[in-house]
Amino acid sequence: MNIKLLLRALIVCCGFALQSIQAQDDLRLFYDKPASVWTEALPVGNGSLGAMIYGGVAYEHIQFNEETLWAGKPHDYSNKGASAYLAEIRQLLTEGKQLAAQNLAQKEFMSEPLKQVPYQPFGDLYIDFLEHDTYTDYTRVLDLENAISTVSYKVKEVVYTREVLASFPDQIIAVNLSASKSKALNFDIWLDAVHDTKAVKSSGTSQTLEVKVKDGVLKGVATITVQTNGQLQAVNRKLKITNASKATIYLSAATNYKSFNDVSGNPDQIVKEILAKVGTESYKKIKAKHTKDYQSLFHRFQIDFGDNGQSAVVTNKRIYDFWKSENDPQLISLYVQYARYLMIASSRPGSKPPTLQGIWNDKLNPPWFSSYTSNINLEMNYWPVETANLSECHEPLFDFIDDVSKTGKIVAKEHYGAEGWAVHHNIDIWRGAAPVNASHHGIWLSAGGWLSSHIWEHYLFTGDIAFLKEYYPLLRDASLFYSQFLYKDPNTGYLISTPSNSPEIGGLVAGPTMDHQIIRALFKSNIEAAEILKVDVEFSKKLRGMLPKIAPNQIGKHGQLQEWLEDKDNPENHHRHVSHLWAVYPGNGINYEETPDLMEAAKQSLEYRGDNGTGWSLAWKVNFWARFLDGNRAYKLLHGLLSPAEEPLRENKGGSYPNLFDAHPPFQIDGNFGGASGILEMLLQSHLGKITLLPAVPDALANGRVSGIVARGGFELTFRWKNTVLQEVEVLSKNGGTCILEYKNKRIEFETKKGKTYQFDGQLTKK
Ligand code: FUC
Repeated sequence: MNIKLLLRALIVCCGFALQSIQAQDDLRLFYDKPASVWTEALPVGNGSLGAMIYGGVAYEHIQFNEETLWAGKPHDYSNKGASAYLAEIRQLLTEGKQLAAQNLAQKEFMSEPLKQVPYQPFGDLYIDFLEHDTYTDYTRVLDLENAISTVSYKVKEVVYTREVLASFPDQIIAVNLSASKSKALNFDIWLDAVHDTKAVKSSGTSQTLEVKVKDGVLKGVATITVQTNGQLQAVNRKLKITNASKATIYLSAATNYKSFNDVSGNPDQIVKEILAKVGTESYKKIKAKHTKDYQSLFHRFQIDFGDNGQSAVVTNKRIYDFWKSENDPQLISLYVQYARYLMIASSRPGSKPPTLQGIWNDKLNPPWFSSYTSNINLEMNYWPVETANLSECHEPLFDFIDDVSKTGKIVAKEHYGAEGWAVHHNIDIWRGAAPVNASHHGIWLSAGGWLSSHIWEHYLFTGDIAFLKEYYPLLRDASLFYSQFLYKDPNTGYLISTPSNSPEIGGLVAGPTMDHQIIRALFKSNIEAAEILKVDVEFSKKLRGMLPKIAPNQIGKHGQLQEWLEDKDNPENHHRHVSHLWAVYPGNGINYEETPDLMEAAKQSLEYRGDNGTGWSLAWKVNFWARFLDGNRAYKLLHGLLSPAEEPLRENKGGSYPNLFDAHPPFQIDGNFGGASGILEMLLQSHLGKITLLPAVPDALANGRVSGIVARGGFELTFRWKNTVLQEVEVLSKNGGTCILEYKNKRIEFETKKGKTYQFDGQLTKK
């Protein structure tokens, strides 16, 4: 162990000032070879623009995306008049005629057209370094501390360095190249794309790529400009830079997409304006602005489990080593910080939310259209955002909900004859809200409620009343829909959700447990929000009246929490979705304090599902086991999630790629976010009106420190533990109010003042 690592180990084990926030130079992914495939390349992003950097030596490839380039066109996917068939579909389900119900629904109830459209790659920037075939001292790094990806190597005693960053303040991707010897930097650059319809034009110091998507109305414009101390000429289809020692390439890209129902944007003008602005500034200044902006978010939170030396091992090997040894505490903290990095890179105020692949996609036909799947994946992307102190990165989801509440209003009316808004399991850039693909899984009704829970959660974490006031109408209109949609089941007398599906198991059914959990949670939050805002007294009364009539959670014959209204769960079913445990996580309706029997039944259900799964399924199970207060079991699932996805000897294929992207497989970013959330749930939980410290800390993370972790109620905590035992804790109250802290069997309750910090020892005694 080197001196630095020894010091870090001492700091974690023996105590340190709780306040200190220092840069951590081990927060990096690094490699000794260029990437040979996309899942080895390294991502950068500024919320709207994303790029994957391969880091080749003779030949660099930077594949880039802009979040609004999708196939298709503004389009209302609703099926006009579908509601005429609702009663019959329900009746068939009530009579147990599932197949007939599915067939009728497939014919008369699905979206028009049946399929949505895919997110598209934008283009590729290539750099050809003349005569760089033989080289030494190669490193390729993604530095999470600064959000910069670096490549460096030596050719004939000259050191070449390449930095790539995606700047939010300047809305560009910058590629900075330098050589340690004057005039040693000689290269060609050009843009290209995988689209059939494309054009590339060079003019003076810049080059512009125009692309048009195959099936749709969107076109994209990307321009590169170059600042250099060498010579720059446009030669054939390339820009040629010679006799330089430094050069910076700026890339800007935009489309004509303005909103889900407006494509009148002018990408040429947007790109021109952005590049005109950066053209007047130095790379040094642009980099400084980028770092300041990024660190204003990234530095709010730190996490440290110690380091056993593995942080010095190249990341691809490290993932293999972890699979074998299960022991690499710094990899776990790196995973959390990587998720935070990816969040800052793919979800910034004004941007769109991350899709299934964030903003990183290189395929014209990406898996599942690289879209927004709302029966787990989209919401999972936002699970760590509040706790990991990135609250404003949640904003794109609220804009998204605003959009789907508009398209969903049409769907509520046309498909259900109801007011309010309804949305199903998949949503594209045109905010398609109608049921897609196939009736046996496309008709699933909980998305409106689940998405709305993010509005309520954001309020619980921030206490931001102005926000609640602004977004309450969306939450209320989601409730309004369910209040009209719920159906009195002739068989049980309960109010149930029908037709629907327990994602994506068991086909079209009446009354899946998940829907009822979500609707109950929505109604409760609606009632509370209305009380806070002093509005909708009558509506709240109505919801209160409906709550006890909604079908309850039930315990079945195998001791399981029933996934359906009927006791028909198959304990041998190891399906990746575990939807009926929604009330355990991310919901809170099932918990040890109020519903211990249901909690045991839910745990039994999770046991039956087993410990395998796709990336996101493993991540969800980490969160579940943390809520079941079993840190070691949670760690077991986490171990699966951080194991090499492509290792043939592993039985389970869910895991991580060499660039630490989550593998479903294929790549889906949800597991990165869900895994990070699970790690934080092991350390702190705040879903029951109090803050529980170290509820499920695993033995493998016995020593550690976290700072800037956020709890509901507007509390920001810093605490440290040793041999799994709490040592000290500090609470910053951002809004004032009562704070309840709990650790093992100790509980304290105290009043706080806004902006004040409170310190306690490991016994929760005030210092
Ligand atoms: C849901 C999941 C799949 C996949 C897809 C994008 O349909 O069941 O596993 O994650 O979304």
